[in-house]
Amino acid sequence: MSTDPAPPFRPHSSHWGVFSAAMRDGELLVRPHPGDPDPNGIIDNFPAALRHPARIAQPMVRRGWLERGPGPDDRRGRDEFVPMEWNAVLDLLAGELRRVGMRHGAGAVFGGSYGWSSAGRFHHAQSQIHRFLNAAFGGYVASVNSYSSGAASVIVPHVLGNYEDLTKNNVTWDQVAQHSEVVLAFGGMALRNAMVAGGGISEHVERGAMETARARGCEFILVGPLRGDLPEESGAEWIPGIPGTDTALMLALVHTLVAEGRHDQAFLDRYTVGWPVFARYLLGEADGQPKDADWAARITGVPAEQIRALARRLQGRRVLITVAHALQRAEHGEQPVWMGAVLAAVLGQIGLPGGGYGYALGAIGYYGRRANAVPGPTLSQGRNRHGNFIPVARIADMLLNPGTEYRYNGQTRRYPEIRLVYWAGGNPFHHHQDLNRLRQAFARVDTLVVHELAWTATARHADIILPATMTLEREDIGYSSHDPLMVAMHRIVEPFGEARDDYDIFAELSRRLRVDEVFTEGRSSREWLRHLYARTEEALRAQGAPALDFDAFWEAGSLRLPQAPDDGGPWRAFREDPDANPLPTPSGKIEIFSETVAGFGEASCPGHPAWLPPEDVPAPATPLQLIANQPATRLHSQLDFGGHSAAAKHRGREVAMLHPADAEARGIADGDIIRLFNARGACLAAARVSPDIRPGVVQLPTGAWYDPENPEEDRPLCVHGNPNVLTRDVGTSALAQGCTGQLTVVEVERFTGNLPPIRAFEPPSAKPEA
Ligand SMILES: Nc1nc2c(c(=O)[nH]1)N[C@H]1C(S)=C(S)[C@@H](COP(=O)(O)OP(=O)(O)OC[C@H]3O[C@@H](n4cnc5c(=O)[nH]c(N)nc54)[C@H](O)[C@@H]3O)O[C@H]1N2
Ligand SMILES: Nc1nc2c(c(=O)[nH]1)N[C@H]1C(S)=C(S)[C@@H](COP(=O)(O)OP(=O)(O)OC[C@H]3O[C@@H](n4cnc5c(=O)[nH]c(N)nc54)[C@H](O)[C@@H]3O)O[C@H]1N2
Ligand SMILES: [Mo]
Repeated sequence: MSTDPAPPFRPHSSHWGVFSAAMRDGELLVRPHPGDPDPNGIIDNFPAALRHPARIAQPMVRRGWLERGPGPDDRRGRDEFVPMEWNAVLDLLAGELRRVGMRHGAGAVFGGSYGWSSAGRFHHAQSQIHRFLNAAFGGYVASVNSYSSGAASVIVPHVLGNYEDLTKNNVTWDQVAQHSEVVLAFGGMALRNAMVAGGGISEHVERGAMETARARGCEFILVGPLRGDLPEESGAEWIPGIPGTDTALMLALVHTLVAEGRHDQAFLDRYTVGWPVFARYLLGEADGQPKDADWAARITGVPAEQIRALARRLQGRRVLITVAHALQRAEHGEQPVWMGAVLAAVLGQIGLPGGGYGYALGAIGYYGRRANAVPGPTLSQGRNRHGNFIPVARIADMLLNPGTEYRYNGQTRRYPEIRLVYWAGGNPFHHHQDLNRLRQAFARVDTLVVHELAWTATARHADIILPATMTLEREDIGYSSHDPLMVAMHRIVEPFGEARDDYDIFAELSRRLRVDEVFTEGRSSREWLRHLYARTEEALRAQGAPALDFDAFWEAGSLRLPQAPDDGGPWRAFREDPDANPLPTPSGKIEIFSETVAGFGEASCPGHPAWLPPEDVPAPATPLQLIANQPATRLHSQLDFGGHSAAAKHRGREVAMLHPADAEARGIADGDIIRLFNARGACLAAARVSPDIRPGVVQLPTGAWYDPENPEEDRPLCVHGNPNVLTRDVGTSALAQGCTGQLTVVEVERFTGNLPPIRAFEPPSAKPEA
């Protein structure tokens, strides 16, 4: 019998859930938060990932950069590395930062550094790097918006109001459970997606809420290519429309409602502007084509009678329209976001409990929740006095076309000339589209600096790679604005190899650049946690709520925060009194026609929602539509080398789903290795043949690490299954310039060659300097 006491499980948190962890005999044990009704299996990626060879053990510099100095180089990503001592590498990097800063200024430094990094609010890599660059250079070229909602976050303020309120302070899961009668979900609300929430999540409630709603008689209807996008518990009816055509379907639903006098004209009159202009388009008075069910049937693949019947089912019931983020991560992504709101308005449902427009409900765990009534800890990023930015998904355009003009949100802007790119907490070789183009873009810069905990493709492309700690290796505070549990994230284990916290790396650099007083304010990490915690403690005391001091909080492991009431947010207030509570749009109302958007004069985003036929449609060489959606077994690319992610792969490859008819036509059997390809690139995957996908569609989730077979080629085969070698690097429209990575077209064939090994998780070759 072991005499060891039970291992002390200590509290920690991650984007995929609150948990506790302990080390026993060199092994990591994790167990989910006991209060979580539906824990997320992604925490099981931690044990095998913790000391995996894919972790980065020490600082390294790319040999070509070391030998020839900064400058464009297409060997990035396939060059050898030279290990270096921390002090030497920090001196070297400080020197390069000084060179770029003095010679070219903040406008030559790209510090957008997009990415999810990890849940703790102090060691939040984005905040750390922005704070550092503001201290060091007085600013940097930033990025705006997100890969998540690039189109929605730009169109929504013009036509609906505050984007954060739309997603976070609107219809809740409690309201769905209690009030909704019909939930019409475009793109569904896959449980795997709501399992994740930035900053941490202590209770996964979506499955239970759908179960409760259904038991009460609520009907769930899923429009989308994958049956699995609503869970069994919802009992959903599945309408497998053609991807990218939802706007046409919504138009036809509205057309039927209007043609049959089933629309809520009183709501439109009181709460919206621009209906008459839109109605002329809808009824075909503007272009001779009524947007009726027969018209939409040809575009969407949904029979006209089914569309009409669906419209009739919506009248007079408490209807919630949801539109997944995914729909707007595609060409003309602004349209389904805007049109979803019009459909909800025509039904007169906006602002009612459990009714109206739940844009992106279910996409992330912090949507559909009550907000906390006290602020959480956030590290100030300082001030960016430079001010230049790009829409986040235009990074390759920027690097490849310095000085070129582009349109964004009604402005004509110009891409800056970037010399140095500094990344911490993100993986552009995960998140960006057309990776072969991204490789060319990264070949153009003088210097690419990356902090990473593992050898992602981004890390492999770096000139200077600095090993960062994993969340389990440091203390932090887990907090999300819409989860009541604030978590004292204890350190579970010592750092891997020579890995350091991002904060400590930036602190050392700031000392060398003599801006450490600004950057550190003289605080250690622990002192920062105390300092950031104080804001919440003070707010609690001011409200007369029970509060713990920092030491008591740390000892207790978590603190339950008071939450705001479930009051429907600004849309309920607007419904109750639109004069007293106008929406923050130019008219104060829902804009079905927007003077502002029309005034920008963009053909790719006119003044009212419209069906704009996409460019990227199936063709003889690429007859299948590819859905590149979120992976179930990991968050993006994070810990793809962990056990839970590995277990879901087949022969080491990511799994792609296709319909039996498409498989049979190509001689593909379940479990075969297949090659997906188009003009931009190719990758391997393992076939899963299933009737739960619309014929003509193939689905390959994101997140398998980019693994080029022959990196010296222009378009190497990714042997692992990263769909971003296939996706297109074009903006949603000239309005938002959002990411369009969700949808493209491909051909698929059975792969009959010798199966190349997966090397993505092997460290690159490294040799000490001679
Ligand atoms: N085709 C296609 N592409 C997509 C999407 C799609 O639907 N289709 N979805 C898009 C969406 S919605 C998003 S949000 C993006 C996500 O893109 P990213 O946020 O870039 O993806 P992650 O894999 O989360 O990258 C986070 C990286 O930070 C590292 N990291 C974690 N913690 C730390 C830390 O403390 N310090 C440092 N230095 N590093 C750390 C992780 O190892 C990981 O490599 O992808 C987008 N890309
Ligand atoms: N497990 C897990 N959860 C995650 C993430 C993760 O990486 N892993 N990432 C998180 C992040 S950062 C974000 S932004 C959200 C993203 O949330 P979403 O973008 O909504 O998630 P996706 O899984 O990409 O897409 C949802 C579904 O939309 C459907 N779809 C795609 N195109 C169309 C279309 O044209 N029409 C219709 N009707 N349906 C379509 C697809 O079948 C797909 O499964 O997910 C979050 N949740
Ligand atoms: Mo996202």
